[in-house]
Order: sequence, then structure tokens, then C-alpha cells
Amino acid sequence: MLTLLTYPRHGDVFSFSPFCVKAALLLTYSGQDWQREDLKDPRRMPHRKLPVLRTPSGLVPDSSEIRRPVTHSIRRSVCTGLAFQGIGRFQESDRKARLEQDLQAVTTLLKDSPFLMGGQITSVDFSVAAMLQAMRSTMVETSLVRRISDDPVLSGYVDRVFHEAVPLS
Ligand SMILES: N[C@@H](CCC(=O)N[C@@H](CS)C(=O)NCC(=O)O)C(=O)O
Repeated sequence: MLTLLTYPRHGDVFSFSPFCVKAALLLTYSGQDWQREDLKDPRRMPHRKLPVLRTPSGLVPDSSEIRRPVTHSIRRSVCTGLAFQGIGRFQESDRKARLEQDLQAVTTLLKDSPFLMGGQITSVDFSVAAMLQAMRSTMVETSLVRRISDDPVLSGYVDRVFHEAVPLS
């Protein structure tokens, strides 16, 4: 099991070090099994600071380094989720080809009209624009983010729905 070497609790607060709190949040959010081990003296730690994560392959000092294995674990759980849901069972190239087909279909519908069903916005636009907006705005700039944001038709459509037709506060 992973062990977070951390400064002790401070009342209700997980640790008086915000870096230790950050590491604890990362670990908890990732859903991994982990435990805490309180230290008061960090002098034997690699950077003589805490937090440090003890893993089966060694000590990981610094909360930003701790983020890496945690992010990796979150990514793995997302991939498992995608496999369960079905999308993840396709090869990446097949997934992209299927998506591209859908994007082309949307682009064709928008060729001569501002919304998918014509000049009037409908609930179809609410579904599709919401999906496209999510694809365009993930935290990490993926090829999908660029695919949507660099496309004037798709990106213009998202802006039209959210900025002009139905602005959300
Ligand atoms: N960049 C480090 C900073 C960690 C840090 O500064 N820890 C402080 C406590 S908040 C510490 O252990 N200081 C001990 C020392 O400098 O002797 C991280 O993100 O983990």
C-alpha cells in the first residue's frame, strides 16, 4: 500500500503543511489505497521536506512528483471506465474514425444553417453543442480539443449556441 509521509494533523486540518494536504487530496481523489504516517522531522527525506510518498518502488518526494503516479492511476481508471462503457474497446484509430464521421455529419448539417435543424435552435442543438463544448474544453489540450477549436464551423456553432442563442450565466 502507498504511504504518505506527512506532517501531523492540526486540529481538523489533515496537516499543517498545505503541500501535505494537497498530496492527501490527490491520493484520495485517485481512489487508491493509502495510509498516512506522521513525521515531525523531515531531515532524512530526499529533499529534507514533506510530503513524501512511499511506494513499492521507492520514495517519491515533492507533491508535484506525487501527482504523477496519481494522475497515472486516474488515467488508468478512466480507461477502465471507457472499456466498461464500450468506447475503450475500439482501437484508437477506429475511435477517431467513428468520431470524425459524426463530426462530419454535424458539419454537413451546419453547412447552410446556423443550427442543426435549420434556422431555429432546438433541443438537438442543446445535446450536440454541449458535447462539442465539453470536447473543446478538457483540462489537457488533446488532439480532440484542437480538432474542435481549430474547426471554424464546429467552434463557431458552439459559440453561437452558448454566446448568442442561449447564454448561460
Ligand atoms: N515543493 C514541495 C514543498 C514542500 C515543503 O515546502 N514542505 C515544507 C513544509 S510546508 C517542509 O517540509 N519544510 C521543511 C524544511 O524546509 O526544512 C512540495 O510541493 O511538496
